[in-house]
Amino acid sequence: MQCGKQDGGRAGFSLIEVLVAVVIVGIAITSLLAANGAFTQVNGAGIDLSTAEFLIEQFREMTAMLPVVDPQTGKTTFGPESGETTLAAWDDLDDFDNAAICPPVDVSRTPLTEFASFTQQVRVENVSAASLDTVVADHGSDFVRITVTILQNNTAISSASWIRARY
Ligand SMILES: [Ca+2]
Ligand SMILES: [Ca+2]
Repeated sequence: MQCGKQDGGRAGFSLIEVLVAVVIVGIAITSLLAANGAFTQVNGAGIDLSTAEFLIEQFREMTAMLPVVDPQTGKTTFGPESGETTLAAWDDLDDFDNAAICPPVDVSRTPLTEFASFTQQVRVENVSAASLDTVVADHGSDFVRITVTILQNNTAISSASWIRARY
């Protein structure tokens, strides 16, 4: 007896059975490919976020030892002092206000050309000593809040803020 068939001994599969099997396998393969695509996308987003965290950390470390106000002129200028025309010359935190650094730089201010689609966008604001959430006038306190937003192709993907005190 072959395959339980009792209608004259016809063995094997009918065309309909084969077609149904082909369709089912096709659906299974399509689902697997779709799932794989989704995993790849999630992975890509994870890598971009890791890069953003890395770039925030590079900026934080690069500016960790900088004074809050300019070592020569103090509170005279908020922003880069005259003559401080390039990133390399910036020697206090407010020099970085409104900077959009692209390609982003590492802790030693070396451009990271492999991350050229990313930008380190910087905001430096003075905040009230009594309430660190309250923004005050430029140089209006001894505390600054630095906010770095990482853009990828002009879209913000991560941001971090921290407070520094003048000492
Ligand atoms: Ca300066
Ligand atoms: Ca300055």
